[in-house]
Amino acid sequence: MTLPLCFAPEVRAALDAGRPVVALESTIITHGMPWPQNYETAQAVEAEVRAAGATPATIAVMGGQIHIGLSPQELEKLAQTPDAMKLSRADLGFCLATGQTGATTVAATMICAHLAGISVFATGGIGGVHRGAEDSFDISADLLELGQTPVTVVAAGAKAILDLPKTLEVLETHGVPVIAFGQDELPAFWSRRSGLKAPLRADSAAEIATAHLMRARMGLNGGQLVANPIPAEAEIPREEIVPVIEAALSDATAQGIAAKEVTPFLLARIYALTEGRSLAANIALVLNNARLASAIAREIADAPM
Ligand code: PSU
Ligand code: MN
Repeated sequence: MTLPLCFAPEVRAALDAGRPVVALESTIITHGMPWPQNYETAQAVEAEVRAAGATPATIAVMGGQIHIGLSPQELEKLAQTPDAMKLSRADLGFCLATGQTGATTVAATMICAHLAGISVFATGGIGGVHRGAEDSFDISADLLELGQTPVTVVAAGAKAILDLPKTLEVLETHGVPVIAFGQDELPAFWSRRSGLKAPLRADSAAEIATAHLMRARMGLNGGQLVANPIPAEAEIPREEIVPVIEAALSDATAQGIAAKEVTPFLLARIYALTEGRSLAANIALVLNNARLASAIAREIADAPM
């Protein structure tokens, strides 16, 4: 049985020629942003990757195939499928078997990117250890995937809806390098600052690319998490976002939101409570991550074998 991979022609051509490719996830499209900003953002992120000298490969499952790169029509259709499955490692095989439409989370996108031979992936934020995890056991599968699949993931740190110290502890346990870009502090998605020191710091895409290749040479499993701070002009400072997060979290508790629903619920609540400001910040940080991921992918593609 061959793998059910369906490559967009431009992605296939780039991979065959050894040119840089950047994977992009699709849960942010179906579960992370409202229509039509989700579609506009997905297109803008792809354009940003192209402008930065790489080929974008947005990943999703449709019709029993893992699509590595979507046509504009496929992207628009996905953006209008709010009931798409939210796919993590647990769901990929089932979604393919049943022919449903599924959007890939960070974990599932890493798996698919690796199968496709893509080593760099840009997203907004990763899942992590949720607050109250000592009772709920809610720890995103994204963290365990970073511990086992060799893809470098560029995110804006982890959302402050999470328990960030516990998230760092789990990443450390699983041997995941967490590399803040251009600063010592771990960025916290909508804010540049978290109050926590990042375990590692890099100041250039080349350093991150070299570390990725070094890990591969040593046969180390697992990826790298690059925590790229949101551009200063787009950030929502910690003092402003923290009370909003607290309000969204108590709404989630009051409404009994659990499991896969938690992250989409909190993002939608924070969007409403900030009157759209959180979405503008989210878009700016994803574009910023697409640029850095493209630079890392270029360095990897240019590295001597
Ligand atoms: N970052 C965003 N929007 C999102 C997500 C991340 O800006 O929608 C998604 C990613 O796909 C991530 C997922 O993998 O949320 C984590 O979900 P959970 O906490 O249920 O593992
Ligand atoms: Mn979860």
